[in-house]
Amino acid sequence: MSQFIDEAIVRMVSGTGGSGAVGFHREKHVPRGGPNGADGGRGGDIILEADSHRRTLYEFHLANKYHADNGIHAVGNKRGKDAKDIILKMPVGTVVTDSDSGEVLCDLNIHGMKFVVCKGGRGGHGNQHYTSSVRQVPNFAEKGEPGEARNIKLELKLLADVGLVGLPNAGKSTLLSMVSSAKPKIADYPFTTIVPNLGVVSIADQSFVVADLPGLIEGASEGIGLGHQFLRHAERTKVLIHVVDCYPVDESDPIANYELIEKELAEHGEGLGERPRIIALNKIDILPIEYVNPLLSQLEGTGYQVFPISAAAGLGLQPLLFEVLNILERAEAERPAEVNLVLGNKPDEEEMIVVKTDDGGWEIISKKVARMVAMTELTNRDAVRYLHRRLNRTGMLQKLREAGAQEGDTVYVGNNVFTYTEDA
Ligand SMILES: Nc1nc2c(ncn2[C@@H]2O[C@H](COP(=O)(O)OP(=O)(O)OP(=O)(O)O)[C@@H](O)[C@H]2O)c(=O)[nH]1
Ligand SMILES: [Mg+2]
Repeated sequence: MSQFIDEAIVRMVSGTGGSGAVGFHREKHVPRGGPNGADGGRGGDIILEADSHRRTLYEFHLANKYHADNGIHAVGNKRGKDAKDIILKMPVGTVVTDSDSGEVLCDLNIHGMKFVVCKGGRGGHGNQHYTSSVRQVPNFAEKGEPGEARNIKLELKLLADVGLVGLPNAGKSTLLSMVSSAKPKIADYPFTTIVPNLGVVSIADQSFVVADLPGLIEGASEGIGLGHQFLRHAERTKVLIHVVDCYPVDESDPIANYELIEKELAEHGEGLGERPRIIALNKIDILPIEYVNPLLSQLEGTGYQVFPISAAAGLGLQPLLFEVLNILERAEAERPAEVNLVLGNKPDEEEMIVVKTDDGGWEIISKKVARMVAMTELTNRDAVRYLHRRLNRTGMLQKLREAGAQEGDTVYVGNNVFTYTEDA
C-alpha cells in the first residue's frame, strides 16, 4: 500500500505568566511596612498526549491554532492563579516537528506519553523577592514570563483500521467514496481497483481509516489474482466489512459469493478468518425488497451483523459506520496501561549574538535577554536598574564593550530600544 501520511500544521502558543505585584505590609502606626507583593500565576502549557483511542489527525486539520490562557496577575499579597494547561490527544505514532526549523521534537509512540510542546511562562515575582541590603523598599515587581509560540507539524503514518473486502465489482470503492473524501476509481467492471485506497471517515467526534482493497477471487489465498498481495493489508486491520453484491451482473448467487470470500479469508490465515467483521449487503436499490429480505436472513444466520445498504444511493450507511465505531471501541477497550512519561522541551541552547546595525547601534539576539527585558516594567527606574545589573551578569555588557560599543550607543533588544551605559 502506498504510504499514507496524515499531516497537519498547527500554531501553538502557551500562556504568558501573570505579573508579580508590588505590595507592602500594613500595620497600625507604621505608614509603610515591608514588601509583600505576591507572584503572578503560571501561564498554561500546551501538552501533546499519545492516546490509543485516536486514530487520525483529522481534528487538527480543522483547528489551526491553540492558545493556552495566561496566568493571572498577582494583586497585593494575593498570588495570581495558574492557568489551565491545554492537553491535545493524538494518535500513538504521531511525529511532532517544529515546522519552521524542521527539527523533530518528539515521537509520541507509547500510549499515555506526554510532551510539553510549549511551556507556559512562569509568573513574575512580587516585590518581596527584591529586598536586599541596599534596596529595602523595592517598588517594582517582575512581569510574567512570555509563553512560547511555535508552528508545529504533526505527522502520522496511517494504518487502516477497517478493510473492505469482497468480490470484484461488489461496490467497495463506491462505499469508500461515499463515507470519506477519498476518490477511488469506480467502474462497472471487475478489478477496477488495483492498489488499495485509504480514506478517513469521520463520525460523531471520532475518525477511523478505511482501506478499499482490490477485489478477491477464488484462489486468492493461494496467490491467484492480485488478492494474496492485498490480503496482507487486511491483516493489519481491526475490522473487516465484507461487501456482498445482492444482485451481481453475472447472476451468480450472492450467498455462494459470500461463502467463497469467507473461505479465502479463512485459508489466508493470519487471523483473518476470526477478524471481527460486518456484512454489508450492497445495491439494495436495484433489487425488490422481497428478494432482499431472504438474503438478509440467510446472511444473519452467519451470526455476523448484516447491514442492507446502497453505497451508490447512500442508503443505510450511518448505522453501518456506527457499528464499525462500536467494534473499534471494543477492540481498543483493553487499552495499554498508562505510562507516566512526560517529555519536556530541551532548554534553549543559549547563544548571545551582538550585531552591529546599519544606524551604528547594536542588536542583541538572545532569547534569555529578550525574556529578561520582557519581564521588566520598563517605565520603572528601579526595575530598569535591576535589569541592568542582571544583563551585566549575562555577559551582555562585556560583549558589547568587546564589540566596540561606546557610551550612549543605541542597543536593540526585540522591539525595545536602550542606550548603552556602563553605569546603571
Ligand atoms: N445500483 C447500484 N450500483 C452500485 C452500488 N454500489 C456500487 N455500484 C456500482 O457497481 C459497480 C462497481 O462498483 P465499485 O465500487 O467500482 O466496485 P468494487 O468493489 O470497488 O470493484 P473492484 O475494484 O473491481 O473490486 C459500479 O458501476 C458502481 O457504480 C449500489 O449501491 N447500487
Ligand atoms: Mg474498487
